[in-house]
Amino acid sequence: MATSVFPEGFLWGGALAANQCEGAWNVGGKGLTVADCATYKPHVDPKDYKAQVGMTSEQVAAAVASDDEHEYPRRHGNDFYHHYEEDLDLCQEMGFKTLRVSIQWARLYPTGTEDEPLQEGIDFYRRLFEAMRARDIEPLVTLHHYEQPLALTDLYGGWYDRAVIDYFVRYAKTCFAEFGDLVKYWLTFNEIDSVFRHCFTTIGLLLDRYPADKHEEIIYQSVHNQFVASALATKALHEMVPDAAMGCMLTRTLVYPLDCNPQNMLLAQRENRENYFYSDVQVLGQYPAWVKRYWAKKGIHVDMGLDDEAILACYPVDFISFSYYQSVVDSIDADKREKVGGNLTTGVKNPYLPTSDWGWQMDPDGLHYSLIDMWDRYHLPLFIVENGLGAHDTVESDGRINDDYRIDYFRGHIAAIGAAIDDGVDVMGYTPWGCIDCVSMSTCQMSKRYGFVYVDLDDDGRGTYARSRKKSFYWYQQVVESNGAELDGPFEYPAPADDPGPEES
Ligand code: BGP
Repeated sequence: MATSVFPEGFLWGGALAANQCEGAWNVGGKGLTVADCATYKPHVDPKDYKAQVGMTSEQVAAAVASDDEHEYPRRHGNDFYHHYEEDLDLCQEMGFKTLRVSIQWARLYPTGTEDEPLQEGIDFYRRLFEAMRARDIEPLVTLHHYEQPLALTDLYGGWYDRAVIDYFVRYAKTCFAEFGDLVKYWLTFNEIDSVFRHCFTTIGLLLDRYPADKHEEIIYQSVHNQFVASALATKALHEMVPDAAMGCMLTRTLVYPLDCNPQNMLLAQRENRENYFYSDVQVLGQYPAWVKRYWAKKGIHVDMGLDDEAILACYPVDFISFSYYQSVVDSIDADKREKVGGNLTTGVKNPYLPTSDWGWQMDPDGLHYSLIDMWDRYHLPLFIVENGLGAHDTVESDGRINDDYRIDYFRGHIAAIGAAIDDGVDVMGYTPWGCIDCVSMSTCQMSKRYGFVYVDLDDDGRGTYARSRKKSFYWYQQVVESNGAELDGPFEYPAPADDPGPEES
C-alpha cells in the first residue's frame, strides 16, 4: 500500500448538524428554532442567494402558526433523533474516527432563557455521545449551528442585545458540565462569518424590524456579541474541562482576482481580508485595524463592554475549523460578467472550473491554497469540518447508488489536503458534510444529497427513512482505512441484497 502523508491520529469522519438531521422538532419539550421556520424552496436561482435565506416577520409568524413538516422540512430532517444508533453503526463501519454533530440549544433551553435545562434534552445528547464513544468515534460538537431558539428573536432581537451573551454562556456551561467527560472537541458558532449573508439563521435578526440605514451597524453589534460569547465559552471550557479544545468555524470563501489587473488583485485581497475578519478576532484576539477605521468612516457604533476587548484577547480559540465548498472570482467589472452561484454567495464564472448540479464551482486546488494561506496567517491547527458535493443521486434497479461523481470530488479534495500537509500545514482532520443524506440548509431540499449513506426520503417527505450504502461509502471506507493513502485502489461495491446490514454494536 502507498505510504500516507496524513499524520497518525488524523481525524477522518463526517459532519452533520442537528437542525438538518435530527427531526423530532416538537419532541421532548424542545422550543421552536430559527431552522424550524425555513421553508422548502427548490426553484430559487442559486445566484439569488438572498432569496434562499431572507426571512421576514410575516414568514416567521406563518411558521409559528403552522404544524406542517413538508413546508418546513428541517422539522423532520432525516430523523437522526430516532436513527442515530443505526447511523453511528454505519459511521463506524466506514471507520470514522470522529463525527461532527451539533446540540440544539432549544432542546436544552426551549426559549434560551429558562433557569434550568430540560432533562430530556440532556439525556438525549448524553445517549448520543455515549453511543459515539462506544464505537470509538470522537464527538466534535458545535454549540450553535443555525438553530438558535426562535424566542430570542422577539425577546432580544436575536444577538443584537448583549443579554444573549449570558444566556449562551449559561447554555455552553451546561453542555460542558453535562457532556465534558464525553466531548473533547467543541466549536462555538458555525460559519460565524455568514452574519452578513443570512442574518436570520445566524443571529436571529429580522431586518424588517429596523431602519435600513442601521442594518450594518446592527449586524456588527450582533457579531461582536457572538465574539464575546465565544471567548467566554472558551474560558469556561478551559476551566471546566481542561483537556478539551475549542475551535472557531469559518466559511472559507476564497476569492480569486479574475486576472492580474492590479485593481482586481486589490479587490480580491480586500474580500479575502473581509472573510478573515472573523477568524482574526477569534484567533488573534483583537479587531483588525481596518475594521475600526471602516466603522469610523461609516459612522458605525458598536457598543462594547469595558472588558470586552480584554476578554477577546485573553480567550482565543485553540484551533481553527472551516467549511470549504468552492472558490469565488471577482472583478471590478463584475456586473458585465457571467455569474455563478455558490454556498450562499455569488461570483464571476471561473472558466477553469466545473460546476455541481447546483452550480457551485468545484476547486480542490482552492482548498490546497486556503490551507497554506490560513496556516501561514495563524499557525494554529486546521480542521476541515465541512466539504462535499450536493448532487442528485439515482437508485438503480439493483438498489445501488453509483455516485462516482462524488468519489471524484472527494478524491480531488483529499489529494489537495495531502498536498497541503506535504507543504508543512498542520491539519487535524476532515469531516465531509452531510455524511448521511440530510435536508439542505439553503433550499431545504432532501434531493440535494451529500452523503455516503443514502436516506430513502424525497422532497415531498415520502419515503421510509431507510439507510443504504452508496458506492462512495466503500470508497471512503478504504480511504480511512489506509489513512488517506489509497484514493484510487479497487474496491468492492456489493449489491444491497448482499449487503450485510449494520453490525450489532
Ligand atoms: C454550510 C452549512 C451547512 C450545510 C452546507 C451545505 O454552509 O454550514 O449547514 O448545509 O453549507 O449547504 P446546502 O445544504 O445549502 O447545500
